[in-house]
Amino acid sequence: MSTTTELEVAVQEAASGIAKPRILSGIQPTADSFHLGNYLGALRQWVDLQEDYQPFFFVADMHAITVEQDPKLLRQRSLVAAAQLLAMGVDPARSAVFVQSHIPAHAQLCWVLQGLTGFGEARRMTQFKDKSAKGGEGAASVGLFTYPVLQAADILLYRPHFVPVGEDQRQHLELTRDLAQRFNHRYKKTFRLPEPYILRATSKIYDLQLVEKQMSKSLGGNGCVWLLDEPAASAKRIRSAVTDSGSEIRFDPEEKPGISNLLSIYSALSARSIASLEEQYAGQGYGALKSDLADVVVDVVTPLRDRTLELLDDQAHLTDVLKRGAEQASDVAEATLRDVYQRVGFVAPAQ
Ligand code: ATP
Ligand code: LTN
Repeated sequence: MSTTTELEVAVQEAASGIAKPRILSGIQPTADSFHLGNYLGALRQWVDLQEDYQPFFFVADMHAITVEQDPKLLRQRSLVAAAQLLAMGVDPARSAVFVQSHIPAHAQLCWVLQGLTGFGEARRMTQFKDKSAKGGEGAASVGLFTYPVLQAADILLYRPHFVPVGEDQRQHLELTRDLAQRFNHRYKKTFRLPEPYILRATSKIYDLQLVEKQMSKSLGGNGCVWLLDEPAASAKRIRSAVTDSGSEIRFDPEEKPGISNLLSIYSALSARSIASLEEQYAGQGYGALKSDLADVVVDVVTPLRDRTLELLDDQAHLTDVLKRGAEQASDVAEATLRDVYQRVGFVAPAQ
C-alpha cells in the first residue's frame, strides 16, 4: 500500500504535467459478449475520450454478483470483457483498465456511503425496480438494492470529472452526486461532483424485436446484436429487425420506433447524419436500408471480434494489463479511502 495522500497525488500529477481531467466508467461481465447498445451508448465514448482525459475503466464483477452468476462463467466473462475493451481501442498505455474486485477500496467506501444513503432514496432507483420486478422485491438480493451505492463508491474513489454511460445510468449518477455532496457537507470537501457524459443520439439503443425495450444483456433474445457473434448472424438479426407499418423511411421515434432505432444505429456507425440517410433511402422501402445497415454492422463487428479472439489467445498479456491497471487504480483509490477513513473518525492503524 502506498503512503501518499490524495492531495500529494494531485500535486505530483500537476507537477509532472499529466493532470488531465479524469473520466471513469465500468461495465458488468454479465454475458458472453457486449452488444451494440453497450458499444454505441458507452464503450465507443470510452475509446474516444482517452485522447483528452485520464481514464479509469473497469470490469464490474462485484456488481455482476448482485444476481446469481456461475463462478466459472463469471471468471471467463470478466476476461472476455477486458479483451473486448482492448479490442475496441481502449489503450492500456493511456487508460487504467482493471477488474473491480482487485481493488478492495470499492467495497470499503461503499460501506461508508451506505451509512449516508436513505432507505427510501435507494428504493426510488428505477433499475432496482426493473430488475427486481420479475421475482418480486422480496426475492431480490440486498446487493441488488445497494447496487447504486457501490456504483457511487466506484466513481467517487477516483474523483473523475465525467462518467461516460448510457441514459439508463443517469439516475445512478444523480445519486452519486447527492452522496458526494452529503459527505462533503457533513465532513469536509472530499469528493468531486462528477458529471454524466451521455451522448443523446445513442444514449438508448432499442432491441431489434421488442422495440419498446432497450437492448440489454439480460434481455438477450433475437433482437440483440452481440459483438462477438458470427458477423453473418448479426447481419441476419439486422435484416430481420421489426419495422413499422407503412414503408416510409423517416426518423420518428413515436410513430416509427423500429425504423428510427435502425436509423440511429446506422447514423452512429457510419458517421452520417440521419437527414442524409432519410434522403438517400427515400422511396426505397425498409429492405434496402436493412440490407445496407447489415453490411455496415458486419464491417464494424468483424475486426472487433477477430481482435478480441486474438487477445483471448494470449491470457498472460491480458492478465498483465489488468495487473498494471489495478496498480494504477489502487494508488488513487487507496489515497481517497485514507482521506475518507480519517474524516469519518476511524482510528488510523499504527504504522
Ligand atoms: P445488464 O442487462 O446485465 O444490466 P446491460 O446490457 O444493461 O447489462 P450494462 O453492463 O448494465 O449493460 O451497461 C454497460 C454500459 O452500456 C452502461 O453505460 C449502459 O448505460 C450502456 N448501455 C447498456 N445498454 C444500452 C443501450 N441499449 N443503449 C445505450 N447504452 C446502453
Ligand atoms: N451500473 C453500470 C455499471 C457500473 C458503472 C460503475 C458505470 C458499475 N459501476 C461506475 C459507471 C461508473 C451499468 O452499466 N449498469
